[in-house]
Amino acid sequence: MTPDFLREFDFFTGVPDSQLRALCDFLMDEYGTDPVHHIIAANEGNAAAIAAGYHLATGKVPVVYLQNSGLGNIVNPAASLLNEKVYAIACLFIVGWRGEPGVHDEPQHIFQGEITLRLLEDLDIPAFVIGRDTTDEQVRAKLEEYRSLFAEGKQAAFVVRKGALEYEGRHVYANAHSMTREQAIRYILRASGDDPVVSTTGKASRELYELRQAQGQGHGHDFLTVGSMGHSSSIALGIAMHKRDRRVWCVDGDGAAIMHMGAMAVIGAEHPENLIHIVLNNEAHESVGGMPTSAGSVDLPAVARACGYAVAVSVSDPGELDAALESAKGSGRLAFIEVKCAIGARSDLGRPTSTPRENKAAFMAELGGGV
Ligand SMILES: Cc1ncc(C[n+]2csc(CCOP(=O)(O)OP(=O)(O)O)c2C)c(N)n1
Repeated sequence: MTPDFLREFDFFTGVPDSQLRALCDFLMDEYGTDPVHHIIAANEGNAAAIAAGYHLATGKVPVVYLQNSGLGNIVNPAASLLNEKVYAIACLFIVGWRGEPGVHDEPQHIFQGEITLRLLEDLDIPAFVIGRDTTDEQVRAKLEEYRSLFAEGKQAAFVVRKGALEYEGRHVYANAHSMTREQAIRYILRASGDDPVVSTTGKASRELYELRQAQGQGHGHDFLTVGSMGHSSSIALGIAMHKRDRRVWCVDGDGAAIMHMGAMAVIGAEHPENLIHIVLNNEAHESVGGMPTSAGSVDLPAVARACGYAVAVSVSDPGELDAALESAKGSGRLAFIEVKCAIGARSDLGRPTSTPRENKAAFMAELGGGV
């Protein structure tokens, strides 16, 4: 089925998901990023709060879209802002169901997939699952039911199975930069040598994994933050503070950095001199389709400087990147490098073939991190 049943709503906010690609493309074609109708949020909790603001201003029901991995981020606003025991703010959630039991998926989605319906139930959000066989009539009937819940200030959800939503248009995302993310990671690996690297959620970690594989280097230097989007710089901070004799690299994404940007304030305040924080900024959530992030209009190095990073630069070609990497290494101070990247990835990009637990063991052994 198509996202047409959502045409009766006129405000959407959320974080993109590859499984909701049809909805994301529909919204981009319909509204682009006109903030009156559509705001791509920093994280899913942020989306729930923006939705609440829309409701307060208009009395109407907002739609929040998210991958189920973002459910954790909505727990707080759902329980302490939207819920009928607090402000009773109506909201429709559209949740992409990764890791549905019985459907093959990556390790980071398995447990989240198992608890998805349970979590919604715990949050008192009734959920209707949309699958490939679900008809428009069924969804419209459910929406009719939901309308009476909305009138009482309750929330409700559609949980979308893999391949259940379709949309004819295919939005094409591009920016003006030419260096690929993979090319940038290749340079970073050359500079980082034997240092530990913490990489962000999505294709950056997959590219890093494959580059190590191709270079026959093993994976012991890398901690791949396969889930937990937005937290790789905090993981790197925790390591840097407790391994003062090691230089730690964080390879972050712009969507991820913005998702939990408060981490930069904490890193800046602690200013570990052995941490280099790199944001590969393609101004997009490329790993899940390419919807824009807010990074196109944010001066990330200025944010880093304001937070207390000693060095903060922006580069957009390989020569500048190489120079920035060498200078950060030599500075012996907390450094931030923004790398402007193109949107895109190899079509034959694979996924890690070892498990997260194997990766953790290899990483800790290399780091000398104990049992
Ligand atoms: C909390 C949470 N929300 C959403 C996702 C789905 N997701 C995976 S990667 C990604 C995009 C990451 O964007 P960015 O950090 O800019 O990196 P890029 O993909 O552009 O390299 C998203 C939204 C997720 N994994 N976790």
